[in-house]
Amino acid sequence: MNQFLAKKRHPEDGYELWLRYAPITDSSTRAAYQQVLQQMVIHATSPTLQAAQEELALALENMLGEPVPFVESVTQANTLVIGTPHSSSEIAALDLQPLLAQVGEEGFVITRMAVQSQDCIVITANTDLGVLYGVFHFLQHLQMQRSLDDLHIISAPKIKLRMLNHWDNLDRTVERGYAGFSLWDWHNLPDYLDPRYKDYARANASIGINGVTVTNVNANALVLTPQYLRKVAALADVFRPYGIRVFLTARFSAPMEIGGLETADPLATEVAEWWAAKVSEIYDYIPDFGGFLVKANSEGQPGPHDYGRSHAEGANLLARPLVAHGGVVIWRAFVYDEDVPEDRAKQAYNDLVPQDGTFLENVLLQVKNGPIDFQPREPYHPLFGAMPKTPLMLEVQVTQEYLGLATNLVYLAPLFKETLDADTYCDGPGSTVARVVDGTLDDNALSGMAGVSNIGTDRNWCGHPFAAANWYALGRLAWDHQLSSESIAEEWLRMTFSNDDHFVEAATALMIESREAVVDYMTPLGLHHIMARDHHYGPGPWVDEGRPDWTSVYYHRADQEGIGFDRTASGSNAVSQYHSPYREQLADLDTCPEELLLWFHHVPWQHTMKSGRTLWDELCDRYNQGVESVRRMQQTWASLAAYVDEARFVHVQSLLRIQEQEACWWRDACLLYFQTFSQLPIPPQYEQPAQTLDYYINLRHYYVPGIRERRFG
Ligand code: GCV
Repeated sequence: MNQFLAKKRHPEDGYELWLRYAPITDSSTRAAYQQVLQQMVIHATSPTLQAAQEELALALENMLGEPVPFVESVTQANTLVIGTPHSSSEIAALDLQPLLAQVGEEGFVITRMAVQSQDCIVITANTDLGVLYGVFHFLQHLQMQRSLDDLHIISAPKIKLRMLNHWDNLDRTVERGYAGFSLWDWHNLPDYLDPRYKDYARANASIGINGVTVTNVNANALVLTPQYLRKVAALADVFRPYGIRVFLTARFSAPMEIGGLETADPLATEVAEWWAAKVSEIYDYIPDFGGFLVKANSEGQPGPHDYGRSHAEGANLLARPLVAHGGVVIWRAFVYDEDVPEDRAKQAYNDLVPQDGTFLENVLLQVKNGPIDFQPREPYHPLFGAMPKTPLMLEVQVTQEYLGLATNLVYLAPLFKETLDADTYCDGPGSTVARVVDGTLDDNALSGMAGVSNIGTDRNWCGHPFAAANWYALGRLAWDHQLSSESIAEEWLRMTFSNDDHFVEAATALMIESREAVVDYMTPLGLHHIMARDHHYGPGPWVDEGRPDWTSVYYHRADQEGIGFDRTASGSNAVSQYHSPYREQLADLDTCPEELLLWFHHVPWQHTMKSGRTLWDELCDRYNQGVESVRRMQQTWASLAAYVDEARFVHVQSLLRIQEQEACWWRDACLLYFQTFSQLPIPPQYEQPAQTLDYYINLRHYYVPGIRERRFG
C-alpha cells in the first residue's frame, strides 16, 4: 500500500464538508491522475489566486498522496496551467478568447490543450475569481474520480447574486437555526479571527456563493454602528479573496435608534442624509460592501408604511446612496399585515405589483418561493411573473424551520427545483420562475437567489450530516438552475461520503424520496401552516389562538363538511393572481394538482380522489405513506453501513430513528384532530394512533432551538 494510504486520518466528523479531498484508493485512477498532473504553474499575483494555489496544494497532496510541485513555467507535458490571460503569459499566448468570451466575469474554462506544444490541462477565466471557481470545479471533478481524457468544461453562472442569508443575531443565537450558535464571534471580533471563517469562505466559494448577509432580517440597528462595522469589516477581509461580498440587514428605524433622529420617514431630508452618511461610513470600512437586505413592515418590523409611504419609497431611500458605490438594496417581499383582512397569501402581491417600475435600478425584490412561508410544499409565489420591471430574487429556506429542524433528513433540491421549474405563463408557456429569477425573461441587469442559512457552530456546520447537502444544493442551483436534483445529490454524496456506485445510487434515491416523505407525513395534499406555535416543532393543527394569520385553523379550515382553504372565486380568489392557463387549472377542483388541492379548495371529506379513495381515506393514506417512506429511508441507510465511517453512519441512523418517531407523531396527531371533523374511521389497514388527541395537544416542548434574539436593555 502506498505510504499515504496508511496514514491515519482523523475520524470523519463532517467538518470538511464536500472538501474532504479523500485519498484516491483506486490505483488505476490515481495513476492516471498522477500521469497528467505532474506539475503546476500558477502566478499567484492576488489573494484570490493565492487561495486557488493553496486549495490545489491541499487537495492534490491529500488525494494523490504526494505534493504536485509548483513550477515557474511550462517545461514539459502534463502540467496544470492556471490563471487568466493577465496573470499568465502562457495563457495569454493561447487562443482562448472565443471560449473566454462565453464565460463572463465569473465563469471558467477547463480544457486539455497544447501549451507550448506540450499536452497540458488549462484552468482559465477572465478574472481571478473565475479561476478560483474553475479550480474548485476541477477539484470536484477529481473528487468524483472522473476522467481527465478529453477534458473540456465551460461554465458560467446563470444568476449574478448567489447568496446566503444568515438569520444570526448579535447575541449569537440564530433565529430558526438548529446547528448550534452563530459562527460570528462578535465579542472577540475583530481581533480574533476564528479559522472557521476561512473554511466557511472556502466552502461557499467552492459552490459559487458570492454574497452573504451576516445578520438577521429581524435586524438589530447596532450592527450599523462603528463598533460593529469594524467587526463586520474583519469578516469581509477574510471573505474577500474568496469572492464573497458582505451585505448587512438594515433596520428601517436605525436613524432613530442609533442616529438620534425623531423620525425614519423615507421622505424626510434628515433621514435621507443620515442614510447617505451611513453608507459612506460603511464603505470606508468595507470598500466592496454589497448593500442592504431589508425586512420592512412585516411581522412587527418597522418600515415605510409607518409613515404612510410605499415599499418603493422605503427601498429607494436606502438604494440612492448605494448607487455610487455599486451597492444594491435587496427588499424582501415577505410582507403581510394582520390588520389587513385579505388572505395572507394574496397580500404581498396586492401591495407590491402596483409598484412595479417604481423601484430604483439597484433594488431587487426578494421573494420567498411560495406565498406563505417556506412550507413543505407551496405553489410558487404569484409575484414571479407579475413584476416584469423589477428584478425578482428567489429566497428559499435552507434551514429546516418547517421541515423537521435539523433532526429530519430532507433533501431540498427537489423543493427548490419545483419552484424554479414552475411555469408562470406570464409571457406564454416556458416563462419559468427560473427565467424570471435569472433575468433572461425580462432582460434584467440584476439577478439573484438567496437561501436562509442552516449553518452554525456545530462541528459538522449544519447539524444533520445530510443538511450540508442543502447548502451545497443552494450554491449549485444558483450557479446553474438546470442541474437536476439527482446530479447535485450525486456530486455531494461522492465528495462527502463515498465514490462507490452502489452507495451513491442508493443514497441518491433516499435523498430524492426524502422531500415527498416530509410533505406526506406533515402536510399532504396542499395542507400548510399546521405546525406548533412559535417554535414550529411538531404538529399543531389545533392552534387557534393569537393573531389569526399565525394560527393553523386559518389555513386548514376543517369543518364537518370538509377541509382546505377555498382560494377560488368563491373564496379568497388567490387563484386570480396566477396567469392563465394555470389559474383555471388551479381553480377547477378536477384539474387542480392533487398535491395543491387543499391549498386552493375546501374539499368535502367524501370527495373522490384520483386514486378512487375518498379525500379522508386519501389523507390517511398519504400520512401513512410518509411514515413508510421514512422507514424505507431507514432500511436503505442500514444497508449502507459498509460504505460510511462509523461515526457519521451512527449519527444518521440515530436521527432517522428520531425522524420516524416524529413522522408517526405528525401522522397520529393530525389524523386524530381532523377526525374530529370528518367523524370517519382511520381505515383498519393503517396503524392506529398510539395516543389520544389530548395527549398530543398537551405535549410541551421547552427550549426548542431557533429562538429569537435576547435584546439588550
Ligand atoms: C426572520 C417566518 C419565521 C420568522 C422569520 C420570518 C421571515 O415567519 O418564522 O422567524 O423571521 O419568516 O422570513 O422574515
